[in-house]
Amino acid sequence: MSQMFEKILIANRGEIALRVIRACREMGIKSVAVHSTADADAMHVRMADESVCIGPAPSGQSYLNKAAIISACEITGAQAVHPGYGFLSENASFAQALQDHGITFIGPTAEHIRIMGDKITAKDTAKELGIPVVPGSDGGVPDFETALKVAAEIEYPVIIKATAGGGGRGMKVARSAEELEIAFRTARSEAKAAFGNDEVYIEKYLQKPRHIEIQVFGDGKGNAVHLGERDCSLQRRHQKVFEEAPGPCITPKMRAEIGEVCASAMRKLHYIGAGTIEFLYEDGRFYFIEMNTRLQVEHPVTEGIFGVDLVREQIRVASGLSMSFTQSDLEINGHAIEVRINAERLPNFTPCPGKVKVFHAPGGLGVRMDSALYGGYSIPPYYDSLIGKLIVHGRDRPEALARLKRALSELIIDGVETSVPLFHMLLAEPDIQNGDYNIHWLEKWLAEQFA
Ligand code: MV4
Repeated sequence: MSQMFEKILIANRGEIALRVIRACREMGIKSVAVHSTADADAMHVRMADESVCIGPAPSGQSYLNKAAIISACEITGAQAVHPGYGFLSENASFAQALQDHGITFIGPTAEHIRIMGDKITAKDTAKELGIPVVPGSDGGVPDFETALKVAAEIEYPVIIKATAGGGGRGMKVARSAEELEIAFRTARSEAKAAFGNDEVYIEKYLQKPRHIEIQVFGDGKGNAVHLGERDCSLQRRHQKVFEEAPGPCITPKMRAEIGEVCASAMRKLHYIGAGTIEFLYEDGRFYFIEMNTRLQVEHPVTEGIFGVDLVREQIRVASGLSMSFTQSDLEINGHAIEVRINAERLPNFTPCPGKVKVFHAPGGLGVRMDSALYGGYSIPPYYDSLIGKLIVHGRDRPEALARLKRALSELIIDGVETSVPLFHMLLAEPDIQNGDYNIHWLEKWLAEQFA
């Protein structure tokens, strides 16, 4: 018999810590916040049932401090840890250390985190599980001769990626054999410098894809479902800015097909919890690039269209219960859009921490604001610049867009500069209104706007 947790520790801060605390409270579970000295006044500390200071401001000594977090569990009697996103959420040795201490990691197994954390192993695993991947080298490319051979087979342009890479770092495009030599050597030395691992692999370079990711969810007992896709193509320097579901270019037939491929792969793995399978999508085809073994920042758009609470489900399956829905229960209702609100100054997106004088969140039908801000709060300079997510839901995409525009007009954040003006500008663009964009659209548009 499984027993629901009585107390969960949230190893995170900001809006995602609040998101988890809210799910705990609705489930009758006590919550423990951890915080750095810089976050003593943070909203997640106020909102949790208990809190523990785990270290000084730098995240390496607090939110990434595994020993301090495990001690906080022992002091408070927390039986499980929700890692949120970022920080220790995809750290296999943290998941393992918790297990060794008899504490449940609310997420996949350390083994699944490890497999998906290595880009080559992840791609090999995806391929074996029947997920379509980008054509390219079988594993790492040891030398330039091999690189030339692979590139000739898959044809130019090609992209060289670091095995240990992530967030787009250490990638180089080559459009010819001449370009390949420089690209290969630079990619290697950059990978060595950035990750201490110079292994690289080669793929066919897709020139104008969209970033489409499939939300999956498993119970660890061989049951798994998909919750459709999110289109997250609007990114700047590999940071997502605007996300929506369903994807404007994805048909129900394509969704059912790729969704079933992903769900079936997760069933074979006995995957537990929330996962996101990232694809590049071009000319009607999906190409696997990575899998994220955590709850994502943009999970609320999926929650909006499916009407499910993904954090609640994470907690349920981590405690040994089944998911509260099956694939046939999952039906898409309308359209949802999220915009990420950062404390940043345009045009360079310079982080802009400081004191928030006034904060007023928008409301009304179909509006959700996930934020840990409050009037009088000082945004510390040590962490990510994300200060809120505005998520809207409408019966269809035009209604969601109109609602987003209306909600943005109600939002007040005084005292710090934010990315809100960017969204007013974006919403006026015909390409955005038409859903006609790819992974390069935003950077190109920004270059034109702020030339
Ligand atoms: C690619 C690609 C084109 N072709 N792979 C960037 C981050 C990493 N997750 C994968 N990335 C890309 N891989 C092939 N074979 C283009 C990108 C890419 C990108 C992908 C998703 C969203 C934004 C992007 C921006 C630039 C490049």
